[in-house]
Amino acid sequence: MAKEKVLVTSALPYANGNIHLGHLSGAYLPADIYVRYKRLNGDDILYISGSDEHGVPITISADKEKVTPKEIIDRYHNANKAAFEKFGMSFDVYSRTSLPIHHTTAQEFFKKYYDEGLLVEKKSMQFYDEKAKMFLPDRYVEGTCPRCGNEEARSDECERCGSLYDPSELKNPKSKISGETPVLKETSHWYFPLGKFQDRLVKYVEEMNKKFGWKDNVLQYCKGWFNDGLKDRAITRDLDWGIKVPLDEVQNKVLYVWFEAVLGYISATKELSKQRGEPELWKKYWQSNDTKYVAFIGKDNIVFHTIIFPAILMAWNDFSADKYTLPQNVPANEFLNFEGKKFSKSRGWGIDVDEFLELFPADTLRYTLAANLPESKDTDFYWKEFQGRTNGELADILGNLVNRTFTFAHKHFNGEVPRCGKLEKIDEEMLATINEYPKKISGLIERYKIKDAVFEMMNLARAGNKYFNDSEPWVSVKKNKEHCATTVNICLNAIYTLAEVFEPVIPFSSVKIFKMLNTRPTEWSECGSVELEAGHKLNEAEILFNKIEDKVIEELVNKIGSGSAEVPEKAEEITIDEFKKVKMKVAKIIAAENVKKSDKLLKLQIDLGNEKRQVIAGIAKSYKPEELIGKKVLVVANLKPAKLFGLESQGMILAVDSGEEGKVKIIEIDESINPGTLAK
Ligand code: B3M
Ligand code: ZN
Repeated sequence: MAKEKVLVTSALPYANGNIHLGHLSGAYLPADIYVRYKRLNGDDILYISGSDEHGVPITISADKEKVTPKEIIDRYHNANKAAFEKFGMSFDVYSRTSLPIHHTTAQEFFKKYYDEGLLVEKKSMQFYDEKAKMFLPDRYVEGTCPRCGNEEARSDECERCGSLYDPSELKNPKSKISGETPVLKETSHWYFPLGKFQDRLVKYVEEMNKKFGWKDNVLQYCKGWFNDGLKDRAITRDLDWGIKVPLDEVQNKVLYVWFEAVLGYISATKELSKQRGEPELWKKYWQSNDTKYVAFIGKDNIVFHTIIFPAILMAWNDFSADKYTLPQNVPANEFLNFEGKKFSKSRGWGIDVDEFLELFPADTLRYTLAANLPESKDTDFYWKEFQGRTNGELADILGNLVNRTFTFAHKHFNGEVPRCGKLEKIDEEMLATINEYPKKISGLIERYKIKDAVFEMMNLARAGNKYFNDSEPWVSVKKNKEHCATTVNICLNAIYTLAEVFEPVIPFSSVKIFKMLNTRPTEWSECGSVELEAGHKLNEAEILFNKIEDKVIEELVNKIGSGSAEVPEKAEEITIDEFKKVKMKVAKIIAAENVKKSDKLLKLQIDLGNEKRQVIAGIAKSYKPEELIGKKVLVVANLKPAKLFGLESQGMILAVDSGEEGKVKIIEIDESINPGTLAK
């Protein structure tokens, strides 16, 4: 196959927290596997990533910890860079968006659009904190929802009832910075006219898909955006942490983080060019029409990479002779969950890469994640599965084949590759298998079917073990040494091929196997057909994978959700008398119906023994009305009545999070208990 010039990027993670396994499965491991394979294939590769160091996520973290944004980004940039290295990520550069080279690159884009008259200036009303003297981004304002009374609603949306409203409707708005009531004040921003690019973007996505086969999840997502119609998007913000808007008359405004972060891929490549002493190198990739650009991301970043970034580049290309390359493919992954639930730092649910690699070698994690990538749907990391794949696949299949073959070669053939003798059918078939797998695997990786490729890698090792068993070298070594030599020769060649095809997934182990074989990888196209020569000296065997004991995994399973990642929030203590004030009683649900215009609320009639009441409960997403009738539940009976959607609610039904996003499970009480019984 002709060699390609390939530019690969992985999303720039915010430098405000540690990288966890979910990040790896989304945008990093699949990209690294792709890149490592392409390098073995002899393609010309540049692999770019780095930290995203601006935006509200960074300033919120800084406020929370009462340190400067600079402290946050330095801490997490360094930590994440180190964790990625330990995990074996093979970036050509891991840059950061706080570098001057990035600021000037992003400003250059803004300035070009501004000078060409592309941007539209518009006025709008936004919350302003007079004490802190700043405009407040959405996440900095809290107030009471005008619809449901939730006291923790955001400036323009309520997470509890899901409604969206104008910031002027929010009741009792409070600034999260000063605690003061903010005022609405007029501000102006520059908008990128995304709508103007809609037709060209639709064509672009269609064409790329036709030529290069985009993933279905990505296409569906784009269609949704196109159907809604693309709208102008503000590309400036009233903040001081970020990249200054490059206009003399403008103060206290920065570029919107998503506008500049995607340009970070370009500035990171410039940074790499500088490091390599070839300042023009980046142009060879970014500004050339024979570059294949592939952007690896997680599903939450799709619109930015398939619509906004291409539009930003199209706009530049309209005004300039030096034209940028647009993404040829954006193989976005879905999410990886942890033991059935979303990763959550604050709930201590999940594990950071760094922590993980303190416990187990990187390759065991790389293999487990790669074998279970969320390519078409969300998947889960389970400790038990991790143990199963490490012990049952890496150790028992791959490790075993390597170990038994080397033991044989050292014991009976003087630590050398024995000569391959006359081939029997079984040998011919195994040689054909060795020859066929690298092609099968590369075909899958080229189409971003990494998970399937990993499955085939292990299948080759399975085939090797089966061949070893069926050939019975422990018998032939006594009866037919020539055929025993053939078996061991072919097994060593299978291992030679395995070391190479597995390199993208388990690079550290692959290095070990090559060292044991005393050789190096060939170019991928030859892998499976070049053979180790008879008489070639082998090195001593090493253990590749240690099995993980049950008790180690049990301990980890027991720790799940115990907040190992963070100290659990300490709830305020109350006295027993205070607790006794809450009257929790058993109630029987006697009628239930949906509340009109709400997809969250149900209207319930309950029997509390000596009285009947109406309760409005936010459980419509979890139960159908008819499922509830007859159930006995726990109700807080002395809660002050409240109005929800104009309906009076006289009590509250107790429920717990079900673990499924947005869903709860009511606490059910045994059938034998009478309504009205007090819980204590
Ligand atoms: N930093 C979002 C994230 O970390 C964002 C990606 C930027 S890619 C240019 O998920
Ligand atoms: Zn609400």
